Amino acid sequence: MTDFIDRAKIEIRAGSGGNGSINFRREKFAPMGGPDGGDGGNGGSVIFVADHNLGTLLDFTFQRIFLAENGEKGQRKKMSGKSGDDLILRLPVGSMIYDQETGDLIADMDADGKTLMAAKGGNGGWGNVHFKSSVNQAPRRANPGQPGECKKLLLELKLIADVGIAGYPNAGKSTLISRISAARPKIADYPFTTLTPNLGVVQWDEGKTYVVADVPGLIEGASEGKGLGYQFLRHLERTKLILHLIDPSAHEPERSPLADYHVINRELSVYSPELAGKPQIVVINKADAIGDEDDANRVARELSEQIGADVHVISAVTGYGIEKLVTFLGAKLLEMKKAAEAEAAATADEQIS
Ligand SMILES: Nc1nc2c(ncn2[C@@H]2O[C@H](COP(=O)(O)OP(=O)(O)O)[C@@H](O)[C@H]2O)c(=O)[nH]1
Ligand SMILES: [Mg+2]
Repeated sequence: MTDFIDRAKIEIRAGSGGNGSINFRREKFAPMGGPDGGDGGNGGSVIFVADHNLGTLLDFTFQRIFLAENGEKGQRKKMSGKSGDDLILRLPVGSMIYDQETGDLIADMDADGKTLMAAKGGNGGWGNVHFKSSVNQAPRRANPGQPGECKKLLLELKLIADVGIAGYPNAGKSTLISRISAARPKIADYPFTTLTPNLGVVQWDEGKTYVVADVPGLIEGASEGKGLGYQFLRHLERTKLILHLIDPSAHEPERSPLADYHVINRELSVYSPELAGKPQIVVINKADAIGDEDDANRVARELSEQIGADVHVISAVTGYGIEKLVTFLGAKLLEMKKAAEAEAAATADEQIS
């Protein structure tokens, strides 16, 4: 399993134009006819297209150099060479394309179907048919094809974490993320010192994925950590769900699943009212650490009655309840997405009528 990466450095090379041809007509009764060397074909260009079906830059980490086709050289009988095919590269919507050397932003691929001609193919050279003149009836001259443009690019995609995992330190957030992730993205731009936020891409159904991230520093980041955590929270502002992870095995006297639940929610609302307002899925972790499954389910039932919401039970270590939770979250996100789409469509209808 390879790492999921939200940045990729690539090189693109458009195709060169084909050379013009030097050729002379040869017919039975005209052994040295006029020039008829055709033009070289144009080189193919490299074109980016934003595609809302894609969610990652993973494809750009397997391959790093992308070449469009060269144009072919000119032919006899004034025929042009074949032009090289353009290379079409599909990117997730939201990808940013930077010049690797200058750091300049070249394009923000912010809409489905948006295209960018990022490297233009070279023109084909003229064949010798163009160089005939009154003084030179038999030009032995043709132009070479022009080279295609080459660029070194940095692609960046701001990941959208669909699910933010909140909980006490040691609740098992990191363990859960590593357990359910098909890939672990690196967070390049957040040089945390003590707090290391985690991201994971979860594959929950054929071809369907969602991104989970922990919400770091809720309790431990009283001073320095909070500022750092706050930067990362911006990254999480589009999170659709909060998974509230609770450790029922904590021994400190002031702690209990219910007390922890309230402490974390209070921290969350101070820290980010926006995140606190998101729908929450409450999950008891470490089912294996508090007796048998019945015991864990009893704790969950009790908490569920106290807070008036469903409570799931898992063990990130043994895997108990994990598959069910992964599917539940995926289905819930899909349901929310459909509801949002239906609402958007209804609003659009209203505006029309
Ligand atoms: N027994 C048990 N231990 C767990 C479980 N999940 C996590 N842990 C342990 O709890 C500790 C803290 O886990 P970690 O994932 O680092 O918590 P985080 O601080 O929320 O990221 C580690 O020692 C884990 O091995 C679980 O389901 N059962
Ligand atoms: Mg952790």
